[in-house]
Order: sequence, then structure tokens, then C-alpha cells
Amino acid sequence: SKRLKAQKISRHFLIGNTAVQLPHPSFPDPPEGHSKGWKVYVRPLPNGPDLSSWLKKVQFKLHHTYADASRTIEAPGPFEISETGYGEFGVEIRLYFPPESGEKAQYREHYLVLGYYGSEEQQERQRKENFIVAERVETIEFNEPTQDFFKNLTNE
Ligand code: SLL
Repeated sequence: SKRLKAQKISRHFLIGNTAVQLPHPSFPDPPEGHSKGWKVYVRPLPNGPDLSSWLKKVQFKLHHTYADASRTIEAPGPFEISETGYGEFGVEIRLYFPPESGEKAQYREHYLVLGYYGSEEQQERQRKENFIVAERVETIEFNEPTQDFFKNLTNE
């Protein structure tokens, strides 16, 4: 459909990972040598609206040491991958938008954080809770959105 010349619409969301030290009940029977369990994700902000009004699918590309390194999650998600492993690496993330948007896929990267980080206090808490969160707020901008896409975005 027609593009709205004077419009620009942006959306905020989270990209990040959580991680735990194995053994852990959420990751039963990990492969030999895997010391961490983790999730990498694209998520709404806390209490924010669902992403599926503008996000059609997400492709996560993992390190080549993983079987099926390319993992795709379709809307409505949850747009996340749960895995175990032994090392950190950059996850390539491709965001795909609905066909009526006429938007090309967008690329992001998230470098997995599997070790304790931050201040002494923060690291102490991560160790005690056996839980790490490393996430950031991302913004996406749709310039001159199509009429149809704009309608979906503003009806969410
Ligand atoms: C490192 N540069 O050596 C990194 C590479 C590789 C991560 C990390 C397990 C894969 C699998 C895995 O954790 N690969 O066994 O399926 O720190």
C-alpha cells in the first residue's frame, strides 16, 4: 500500500540473554562439557505491548559449533532460543517484518554474556542467585511506513 510520507514510527524492545551455571533444573541432561545454560531473546519491554503487531519472525544465528545454528521463530513468539554450551560468541539476529510493511529485514548482534559482570556487589548477587541477565533496550524506526503497516502499528 501507499507510503505515508510525513510519518515516522519507532518501537522499543529488548535484546539480550540470561544465563545460569550448570547443573540447573531448567537444563536437564546437558551434553558433556557444557557448563552454562542460556537464553537469547527479543522481547517486549517490561509491561510493554506484544511485538507481533510489527515483528513477523526472528532468525537467530548461533556459533557454527551448534547443530542447526540457524534458528527461526515466527510470530507471536516468544522470540527466544534456549541452549546450553561452554563459550561466549556473537549471536546474529535478523528481524523480519510483515509483508504489508514493505520493510527489509534488519540486523542486530548480541554478544552472549555467560560470566559474572559489573560491580563486586552485582557479581556477588549473580553468583548467589546463579542468574545473569545482560540485555539492552533497542529501537527500531520505520520511516514513511505503508498505510497498512501504520494501521497495524497504531492499533496495537
Ligand atoms: C569460545 N569463541 O571458545 C568461543 C566459542 C563456542 C560455543 C564458543 C557449544 C556448541 C555445542 C558451544 O558452547 N559453542 O557443543 O553444540 O569461548
